[in-house]
Amino acid sequence: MSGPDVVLHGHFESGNVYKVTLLLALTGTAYDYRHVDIFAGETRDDNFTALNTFQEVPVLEHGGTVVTQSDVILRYLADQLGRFGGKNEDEQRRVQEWMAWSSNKLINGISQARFGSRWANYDPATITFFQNRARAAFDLMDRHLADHPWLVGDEPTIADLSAAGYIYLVNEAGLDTTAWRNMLSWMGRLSVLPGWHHPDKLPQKNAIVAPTVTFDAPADD
Ligand SMILES: N[C@@H](CCC(=O)N[C@@H](CS)C(=O)NCC(=O)O)C(=O)O
Repeated sequence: MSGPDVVLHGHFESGNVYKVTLLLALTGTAYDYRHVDIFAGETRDDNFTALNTFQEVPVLEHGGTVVTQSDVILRYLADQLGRFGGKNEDEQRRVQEWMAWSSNKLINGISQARFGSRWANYDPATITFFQNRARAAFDLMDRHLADHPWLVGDEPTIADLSAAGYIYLVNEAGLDTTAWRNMLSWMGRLSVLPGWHHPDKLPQKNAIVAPTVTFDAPADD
């Protein structure tokens, strides 16, 4: 018996891995999940380094193709699946803009404040710097979401999934999103999409994950 042809290497504490599991779940895509113990240094060992020169999770394998960097993985999967990538070239460009921005400001802010408080014992001024970086990103997103249901277009895209990577983990970064009402509504819209799961549902060990959600195939042109 052969398993799924998608393999995802990840760790359950990683919001960057969560982005990818979310897209796989929302598209009902089965995958073989391989747990990488990042805290035991497994991303630095020779085998993993041969797979991913950046020594990070997530890594996606699909057939003979290896894809690294969460937002590149999201783009690869969206293109392969024909879903969540943006409806036309203009939307696809906007999606890439949002992903580049959120990686730098939103995700960097939340994930560093979280990492620095939960694991790395950053000094308080450094944590405050990253929390404020995240809050400034919340301001920007909230302004945009005041008159847009999703970051790009009228349907959720990988731009939303990418930005959502750490958004449900803000409390672990000493942040609170309640003041950003439009962003909260957007988080609510995301969390009722069929197949959505919270990041605390990531597998904690090797597993075959077989989401049951199915969507209609995109209409033929
Ligand atoms: N830019 C990368 C960031 C990936 C990343 O920071 N991965 C962390 C977990 S969230 C990791 O693997 N750290 C292990 C290490 O640095 O050894 C992406 O978007 O995929």
